[in-house]
Amino acid sequence: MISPAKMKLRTSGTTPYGRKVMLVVHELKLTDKIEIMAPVRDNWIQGISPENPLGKVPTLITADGLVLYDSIVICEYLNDLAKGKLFPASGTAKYKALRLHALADGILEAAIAQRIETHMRPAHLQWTDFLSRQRNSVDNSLKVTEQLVKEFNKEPTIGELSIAAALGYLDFRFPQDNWHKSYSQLDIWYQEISKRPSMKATMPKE
Ligand SMILES: N[C@@H](CCC(=O)N[C@@H](CS)C(=O)NCC(=O)O)C(=O)O
Repeated sequence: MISPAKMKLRTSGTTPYGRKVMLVVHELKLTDKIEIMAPVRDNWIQGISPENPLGKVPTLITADGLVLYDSIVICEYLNDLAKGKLFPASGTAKYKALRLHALADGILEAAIAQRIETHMRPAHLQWTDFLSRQRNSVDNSLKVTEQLVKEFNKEPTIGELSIAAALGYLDFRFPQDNWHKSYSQLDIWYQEISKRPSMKATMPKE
């Protein structure tokens, strides 16, 4: 018997956006329907995902050959495919989940901008105000997330999974900042969600 074509996901072990997608893959029990492809690192200027005009990971190629990006679109596609419950259908629940998703992605955008500024840009070109602006975004967003924890869903939606991926990235790339110390409610929640098999199976790695 010919087995059905698998989806292909171009991602890496370090991208937090890719981890968010992989959290969704695990939560929806889609692991055996997806083949993972490594980033292509031929040329810095062209990026690392040739199928994606933005050159970024994650990129999904569906079983029908449709190329999907970015992570938000991929997560929603996978949820629809699996008839999952990670995206509440309507009302306040829907917008709270989408807002949390946006907050998590915003934390990542600001954290990654800091990393590019400090690890890739030549020291004499670094812009300290830009760095402070990004730090401010992360700090303010973590403060808000600490307030929101009390209304987090027990069964995670895309919102909670995205926050988990963002916090995991901060641990991975900014361990010295130790957000756990400043945000105790978030820390308690994170210890709990980290017990899920999806979180254990997707720990960031170089
Ligand atoms: N908004 C995008 C962000 C993706 C993104 O920034 N990916 C980074 C890795 S974390 C990337 O591929 N960078 C390589 C590059 O830009 O060359 C998403 O949600 O998928």
